Amino acid sequence: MSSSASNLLVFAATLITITAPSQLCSAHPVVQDVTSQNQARSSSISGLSCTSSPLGMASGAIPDSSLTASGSYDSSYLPSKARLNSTGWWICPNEKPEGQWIQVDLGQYTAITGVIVEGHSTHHILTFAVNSSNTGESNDWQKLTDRGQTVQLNGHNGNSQPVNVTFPVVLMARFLRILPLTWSYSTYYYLRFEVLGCRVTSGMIRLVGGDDKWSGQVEIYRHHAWGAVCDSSWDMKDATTVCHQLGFIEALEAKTGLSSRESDRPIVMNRVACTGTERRLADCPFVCTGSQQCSSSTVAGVVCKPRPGKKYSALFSFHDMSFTSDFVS
Ligand SMILES: [Ca+2]
Repeated sequence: MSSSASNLLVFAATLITITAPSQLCSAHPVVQDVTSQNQARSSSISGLSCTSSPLGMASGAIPDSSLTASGSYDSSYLPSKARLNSTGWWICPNEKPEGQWIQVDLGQYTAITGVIVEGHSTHHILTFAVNSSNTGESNDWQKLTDRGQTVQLNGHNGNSQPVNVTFPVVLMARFLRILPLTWSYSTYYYLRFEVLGCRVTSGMIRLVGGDDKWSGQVEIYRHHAWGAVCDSSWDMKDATTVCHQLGFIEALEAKTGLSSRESDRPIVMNRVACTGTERRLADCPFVCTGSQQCSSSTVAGVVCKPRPGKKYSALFSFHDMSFTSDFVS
């Protein structure tokens, strides 16, 4: 066989084995994210490619049936009235302000970055905590913590205007619960709010397990689960696309030979072949590990270069989003 014919065969074989970017290995078995695993990982998540925006309290995209509370003042002040920018309020049961909560079911696994809370000028929440859950079951709620400490958030700024609260840690959950801790008036308080974050969709990426906010193993979300990337043929061009997708300036290092932090993480991309100009890692050619296994179980990572002067959240960074919260480190 002539060398040109041989090259043609190699080319044809490559066309067959390289997956169309949008497919993302649909035939490959996936491991569902469950709350305990998410929580275990959340302390080391350092990047996620999403832009935070209102999730539907004010717009009505979150239906009334998704809003529940531990109790209400009366039938005029139900949790479904707690929508920011509306004329209604949720009011806690009279003379029982302690231990109350209001919760929202976002309908799917969601990255939750914060809330906007508003209270009545004289009857408002001063501080609150938040819990999250993937199932909403009573034994499946996790407190929002930062470096091991329960986070207490400030719900009032002294002028009755809505307060934009950015969480120090991005929560990955379906359910969010707001738990008032202190309030301005002794027997009850008013509240309306919005939830901020982004829907987690196929092709999103994040960095996990890094030493700082701009490095770590690369994980990509597809079919309702996070998967790792095989390190074979992982190079600076691949790392460049990853860092750009996460909103960083450029890649400083393409890391290989990393041991997957989670034995249950499927490796879903192999032989990634980015040019460095793609908008998303998912747009790069690659081989599904289902059709061709990694030669080893080691996975790919990156070290990105942060933007000078830009503050990144304690554990997460977001594309096109600047942080001005007190919690920014
Ligand atoms: Ca490559």
